[in-house]
Amino acid sequence: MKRFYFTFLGIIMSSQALASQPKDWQLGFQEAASSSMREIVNFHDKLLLPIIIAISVFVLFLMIYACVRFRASANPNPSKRTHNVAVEVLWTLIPCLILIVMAVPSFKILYKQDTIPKADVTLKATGYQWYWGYEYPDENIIFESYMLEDKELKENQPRLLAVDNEVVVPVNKVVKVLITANDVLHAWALPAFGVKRDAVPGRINETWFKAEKIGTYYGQCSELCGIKHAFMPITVKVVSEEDYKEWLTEAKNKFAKEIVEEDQFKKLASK
Ligand SMILES: [Cu+2]
Repeated sequence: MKRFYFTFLGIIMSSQALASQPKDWQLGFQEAASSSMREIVNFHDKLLLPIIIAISVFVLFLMIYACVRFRASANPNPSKRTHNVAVEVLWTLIPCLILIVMAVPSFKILYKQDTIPKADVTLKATGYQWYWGYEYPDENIIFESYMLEDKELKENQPRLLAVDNEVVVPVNKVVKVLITANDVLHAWALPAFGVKRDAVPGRINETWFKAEKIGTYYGQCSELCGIKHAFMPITVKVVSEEDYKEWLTEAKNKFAKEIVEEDQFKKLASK
């Protein structure tokens, strides 16, 4: 029993110690890497979970109590009572109050996520059957991001989550993400940042995140979009400001959307 307990504890601890991707036997959320995810985790751990546990224990207690107290052998003449106004008012009012208690902080978090601060980097993600296309509209960068096959995986790259061209963003900067789709509904989701938005053809949704830790973060398409829905993962690499600048210079050559002459570019920029 002791051994089981420690293994169990080990699993929980390890899922908390390692970040950015799902783990075997993981319980709970991935470790938060942004303030909005931290708020979501707190909301779940400190409010929802206690309420869920309290209700479950209370209902279990009531069931056991009713089974014992009103068992047939102890009650040869069963009660004929069908109504109790006080109890009925209570079991309507108390759940209403519980819902209000949950709704207030929940809406607070939702509205905070909905207000996008001034963006440092803008990224456009387009869902395709079955891969993601990315664009940095301000940087003249466009590329496609496909899942790596098993044989292409390098060391430490997780199966079904790693991609060939990763999204690169700077740490501690507000990244605004414009999300759309080209064919069917998809959804751009990154658990560690607390981000999940539908990608709808003909419409642009937006969301944002501010990654607080350097690292590689994995997400998946979260809207059933066809036969290869499970094979269009999302990889975001959070790097330092300098590394981001370096990547930008490289990417502007490698993934240039339009060939822009240097002086033409300057002319456009000065307009
Ligand atoms: Cu999809």
